[in-house]
Amino acid sequence: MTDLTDISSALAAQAIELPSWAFGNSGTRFKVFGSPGTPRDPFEKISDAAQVNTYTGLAPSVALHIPWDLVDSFADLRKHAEDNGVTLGTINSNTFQDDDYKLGSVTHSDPKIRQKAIDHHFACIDVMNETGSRDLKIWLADGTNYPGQDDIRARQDRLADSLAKIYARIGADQRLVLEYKFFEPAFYHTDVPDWGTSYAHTVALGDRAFVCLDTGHHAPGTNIEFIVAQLLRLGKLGSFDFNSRFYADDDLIVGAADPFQLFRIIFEVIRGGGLNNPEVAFMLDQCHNIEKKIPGQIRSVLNVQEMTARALLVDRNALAAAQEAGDVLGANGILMDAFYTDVRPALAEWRESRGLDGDPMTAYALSGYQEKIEADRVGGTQAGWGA
Ligand code: PSV
Ligand code: MN
Ligand code: MN
Repeated sequence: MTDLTDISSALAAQAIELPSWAFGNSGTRFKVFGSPGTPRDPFEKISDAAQVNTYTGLAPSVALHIPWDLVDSFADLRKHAEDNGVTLGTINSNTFQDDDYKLGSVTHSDPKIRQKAIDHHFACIDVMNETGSRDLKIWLADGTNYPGQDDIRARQDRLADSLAKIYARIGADQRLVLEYKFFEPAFYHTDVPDWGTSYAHTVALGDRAFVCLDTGHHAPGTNIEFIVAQLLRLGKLGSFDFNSRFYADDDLIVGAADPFQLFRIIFEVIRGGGLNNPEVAFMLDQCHNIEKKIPGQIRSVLNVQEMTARALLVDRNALAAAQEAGDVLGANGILMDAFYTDVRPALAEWRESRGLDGDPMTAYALSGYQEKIEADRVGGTQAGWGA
């Protein structure tokens, strides 16, 4: 069996944040399927997220989305999380579901609309102060659908100005993380389409502003691990939104579509000193449209753990020697040897040695929790990708 001794401490320190919205119902524009046991409020979302941590030991925090997760008392929500063994993590703002933002939010030409969007971020910072969250994550739906629709350069200036106002409110121990996406819901241009644009804005903001890399937000064929290497080199990789895609922003289970890509990304994270580095937050940004949500999240964090173990097993000394010698196939072979290593039996044993069940998927299935929530949570409104 594969020996994990040398990589055990790196594995033990791994932490992956779960998105509260993964536990609500979601779907496509064709249909949102309801599913039995779906949480009816943010408290139940946190309870479900805590199950993932109970069985994997990998997911100690939960990201919230405002206003989807608005509650009367964030102090109560925080206590509920802590009682369940998790903490509240990144706060995600939302300026994409209000009619006022049809033509933009923080980039809008109307100063009143811009101020409304800025005020929403101020409200998110207030929430962060109550939840103890470090990161404010901003993903903007801003953009245009038609050439000439708006002045794309003026929009950059307005974006910079709005972000500066938001950044000025961030506390000394807090960070602003700016996510990019090359398309959707705007299709001609988006205002933060790529890592370079996010980088330019976060550099202008200052040391507590970073780039968020969502793995689903690139054109097909993009070499994502190169972006990872570059952002780590520049000290600006703040967080990951992990998911996987076949076609677009599919938000499927990370590592499901292309485990090799996940391996290559994590290898560059390790190479760049980003693993177990508090500067880099690892989060899932996924939806479970047809599968059960808690097992979907368990499988997701296990996929990340498996590819992390494989990437940690790369013999980096041998790789460096082969690279130095210009041994093209030798170097490639060293990387592939680690990728092809089935670490699952060794990880099961490793988990058992740490007091966890070796097989978290089965342990959850046998726990009775799923049957209980399906029986208990009848009536009320199921939470969705939204409130
Ligand atoms: C939309 O593409 C999106 O998936 C972004 O990635 C955000 O992180 C997420 O929604 C939640 O707002
Ligand atoms: Mn995302
Ligand atoms: Mn997305």
